[in-house]
Amino acid sequence: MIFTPAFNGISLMTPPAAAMRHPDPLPRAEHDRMANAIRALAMDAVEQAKSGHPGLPMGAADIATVLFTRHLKFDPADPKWPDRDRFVLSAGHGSMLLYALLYLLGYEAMTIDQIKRFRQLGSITPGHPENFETPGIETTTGPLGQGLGNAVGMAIAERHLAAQFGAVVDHHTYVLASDGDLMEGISQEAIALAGHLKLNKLVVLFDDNGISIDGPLSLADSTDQVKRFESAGWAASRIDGHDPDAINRAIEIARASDRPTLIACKTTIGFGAPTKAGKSSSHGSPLGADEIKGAREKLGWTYPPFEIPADILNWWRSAGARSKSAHKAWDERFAALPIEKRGEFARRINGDLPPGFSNVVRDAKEKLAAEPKEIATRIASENALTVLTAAVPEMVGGSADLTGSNNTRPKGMAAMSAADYAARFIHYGIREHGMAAAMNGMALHGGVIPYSGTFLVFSDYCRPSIRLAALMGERVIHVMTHDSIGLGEDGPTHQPVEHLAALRAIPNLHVFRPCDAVETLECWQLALENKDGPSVLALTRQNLPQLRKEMVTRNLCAAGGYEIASSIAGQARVSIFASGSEVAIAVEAKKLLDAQGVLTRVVSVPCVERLMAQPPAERAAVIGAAPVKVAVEAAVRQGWDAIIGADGEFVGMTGFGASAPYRDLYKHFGITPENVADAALRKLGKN
Ligand SMILES: Cc1ncc(C[n+]2csc(CCOP(=O)(O)OP(=O)(O)O)c2C)c(N)n1
Ligand SMILES: [Mg+2]
Repeated sequence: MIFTPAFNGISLMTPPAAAMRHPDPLPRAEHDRMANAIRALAMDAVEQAKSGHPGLPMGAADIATVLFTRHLKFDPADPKWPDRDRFVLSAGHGSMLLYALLYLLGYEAMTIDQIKRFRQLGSITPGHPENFETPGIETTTGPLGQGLGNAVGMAIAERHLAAQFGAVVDHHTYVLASDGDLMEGISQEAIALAGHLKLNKLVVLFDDNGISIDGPLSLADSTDQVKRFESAGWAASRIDGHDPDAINRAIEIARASDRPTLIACKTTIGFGAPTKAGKSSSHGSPLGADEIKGAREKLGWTYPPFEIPADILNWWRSAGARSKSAHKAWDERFAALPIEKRGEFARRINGDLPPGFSNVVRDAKEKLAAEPKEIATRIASENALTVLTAAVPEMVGGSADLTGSNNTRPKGMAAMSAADYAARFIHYGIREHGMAAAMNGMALHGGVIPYSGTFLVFSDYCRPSIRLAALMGERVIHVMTHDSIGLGEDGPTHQPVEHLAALRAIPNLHVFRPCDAVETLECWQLALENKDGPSVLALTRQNLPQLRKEMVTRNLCAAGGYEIASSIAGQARVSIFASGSEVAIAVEAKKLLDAQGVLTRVVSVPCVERLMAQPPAERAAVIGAAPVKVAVEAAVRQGWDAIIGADGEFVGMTGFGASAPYRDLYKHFGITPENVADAALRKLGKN
């Protein structure tokens, strides 16, 4: 195989010929003018849009200028260069900081016209940074704390791939985080994990401006962030965030650290604004014409809106070309790899599954058909993972301290630690939110397919990150076991009832609830093959019979729903729809109805979203024309009306569960074959 180093279709370009070289370190006056270019673009764009956040870009401009002109390794001509440093603006409200940087540094797509169209429909300068809209943006941020969580995942992926591929993976992850990022609970999970794993190439620049929306931070917080990070195993220091030399020195020290580093940069929000600097009034609204005029005077910025003088733009463009030689050296290192390793690296970075993947699935399915098993779907998932993780080396598993319950660690998979980054299982600790955000970061980094585990009821603890994975279209796979009252004795605190509906409400998320070992394998295949979105696999604690005993090579779950038991003459009067553990109940109900001469079919619905996404005719064929439709799922009804209609019968939960052995609970809540059959008969007027 001949492999050219073009990732995601972006090939290498030559640096702009006119780029001027600039000295390192920059003379203070040059630094100030470069930083002021960011400030001017931010205040002018926010003013023009009549909305946005000028405070952060103006306050953090010095930090960004030092980082991007002296440290960050990146190439505007190849935004997806795999070995680039990652920069995450966790405080996404400061998006104009990023857009200004991308324009000044020479990212082709980021024109001055895009800056002028900040926050307008169809621009690549949306209100908060969206990685799927704008080349050069690593992750979608805005919900505070998420970016920091993503960055931890990126740093994990970097160490992991470096351990596997050597010198072609060697980069830093930098984060700019605000007070709000560090106040959100997710930040504690993220920094504790990063400290524990000694992710020394992770550097957090804290925009320590002491201001949030309501006013001074003292209204709501008294944390010593330096001590907090230190206690989590980080190196931490406090500096003047407007002193380029101090910023530079601190980053230099951070880059040589054996631990992750926090640099608390004392800054003034809205730096340069005559009356609003240092105040929350500069946080999130246009400064206004008078204030902008005053800021121009204070900063010595004499140019009209959106105009960057040629010398300053050239300094910036030359900073944008800084890493050309590093990129070239990387190309050479990459070309020197053995051809198989090169191909394997490119395959993983491009997110393609190994050739022969579908054969692996087929062989596993054949074994299941030959030896049917009555096992819980969480066990079926572990069995599937034994085969899949062997075939797909980029899968990195984990669990939030429920490894033995989630069954996400196949035998022989070593646990990752600071001493062994090549290992493929992560003990995330009891940190579901941090785990889900880190998984997003790993997927965004590329080269890794993260999957992990917790209980379905705790999907609530991961939800903000799952939502962002869906928005970004990232392949992360959440194994969520103990998926209903079927978990039994742990009781209603642990029994999800509304979670399936709540997860199904997230666009672009696939919620799989397989009914047996074969469907579990098929759902795993679909989750892995879906490059453009996250998946949840909702799995049982309790054993289930294997309903699919015949070998069918085709993935029947791909359509989201299919007839798993047909009516004898094909003229069913009743269709029963079910997912997961309730499919077996539906099949038993069908036997009861058939025995009474009521022809019944059963449709297994392992993925409602995939069924709803079928072309109308195909969806209608699966749903069928039987006059009576009944759905059964040990969860709330919400969402099922799309399949059974508002007048359909539903057998499931209407409130919270209870603590008891699971068979007693199914009886107690009436989720039984008899009740399903009765519901159908009632509807037919026979009962
Ligand atoms: C999870 C979450 N909650 C609330 C918000 C709304 N919000 C945006 S910025 C912000 C706080 C601003 O303070 P800080 O993070 O210090 O940013 P600065 O004003 O210093 O730029 C809030 C509450 C959000 N974006 N995300
Ligand atoms: Mg702040």
